Amino acid sequence: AEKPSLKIAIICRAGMGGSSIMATTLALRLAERGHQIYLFATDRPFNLKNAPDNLRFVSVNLPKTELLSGPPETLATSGTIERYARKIKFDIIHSHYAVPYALSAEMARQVGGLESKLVITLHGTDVSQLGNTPSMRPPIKWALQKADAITAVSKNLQQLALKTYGSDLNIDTIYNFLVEKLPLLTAAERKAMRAKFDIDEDENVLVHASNFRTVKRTDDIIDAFYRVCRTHHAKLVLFGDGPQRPHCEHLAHYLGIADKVIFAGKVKECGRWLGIGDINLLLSAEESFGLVLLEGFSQHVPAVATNVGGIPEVLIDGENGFLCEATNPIDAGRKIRVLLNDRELLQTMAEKAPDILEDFSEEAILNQYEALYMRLLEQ
Ligand code: GMT
Repeated sequence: AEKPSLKIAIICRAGMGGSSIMATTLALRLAERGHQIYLFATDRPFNLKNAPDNLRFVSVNLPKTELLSGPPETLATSGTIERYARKIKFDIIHSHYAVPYALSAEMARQVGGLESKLVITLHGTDVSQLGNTPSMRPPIKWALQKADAITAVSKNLQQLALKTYGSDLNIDTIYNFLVEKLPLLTAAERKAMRAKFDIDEDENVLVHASNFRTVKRTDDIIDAFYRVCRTHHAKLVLFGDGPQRPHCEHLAHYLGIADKVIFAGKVKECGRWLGIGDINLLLSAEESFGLVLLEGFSQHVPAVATNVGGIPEVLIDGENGFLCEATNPIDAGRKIRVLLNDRELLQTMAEKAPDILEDFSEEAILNQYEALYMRLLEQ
């Protein structure tokens, strides 16, 4: 029998980050599968391009206030969903990132007396940091208890959420996926980009991409690289931008390696440009999944990444890279050097890197979300 078309509200964070990339891609692909999608966020997500007619972006307007210390995003989101739900009668409301969107969605359901099923996807710091503060935990836990389904993006985050919010919750793991496999960087593109960054033919290139938040420990990346470039002819290329960038630029100067560290800033199709690297670095203090690792693997770039959160579910130590100790740039530097000293091993890892992507395919993960929605609606 033909699958019914569902009316689905998806709520996500605006701004750079894996959770909005996942939510927006989910919205686009579900629309391609014939569902009617409404995507709610305070700003249009950067990757929401070529949206079909059955995908409508709804901008949540944040009221200006001189009285509160910030705009009441929880309420504004909740009220906007509720207003649309009166007309659209959503089958499913799916919140990505629990703080505060789990609350916004549940409030919309209660205020409007909605019959929509609520799905909440936990992404990372909504469990490990923000959601785990004494003031936030009880209301978030309340919304999670009300939800019809909760998913986490890795087994590690699922376990952490059970510990944080209560083992009585039912939480499934639905992994993140690699957003459409971008074509491999061609030899000519690689050459041109390396020339642009003044990288010699025989120079080793370490790459990193992030939003430069404190949790990414971008200063550890500079520190680890400092240890590597004392013995190896190498450059470090950092893609992205964010709060820690000025500190990192300062650190590179202070360590006398500013000429070897390239701050490439925000670039289009950043995942593809990781392909100029020999090793992808992700030294976060915590990371529920680490989408950027998948992007690197798809470009045949193995990684050195910290042994935290969901990273070991994506990076298999010794196969597609090496795990290292968190907040320990000495250990990271050591692992990088092992790889650079053993070109054969590095080459084998590079060849094998895309193998893991089979477990994180867009098609398979979308099927899992769609099956979850159907299951809830049959109940
Ligand atoms: O939780 C965050 O810090 C932000 C969040 C985001 O919106 O990008 O990142 C988390 O979700 C991503 C998508 O599921 C994961 O790939 C990231 O590993 C995760 N970040 C952390 O756990 C620090």
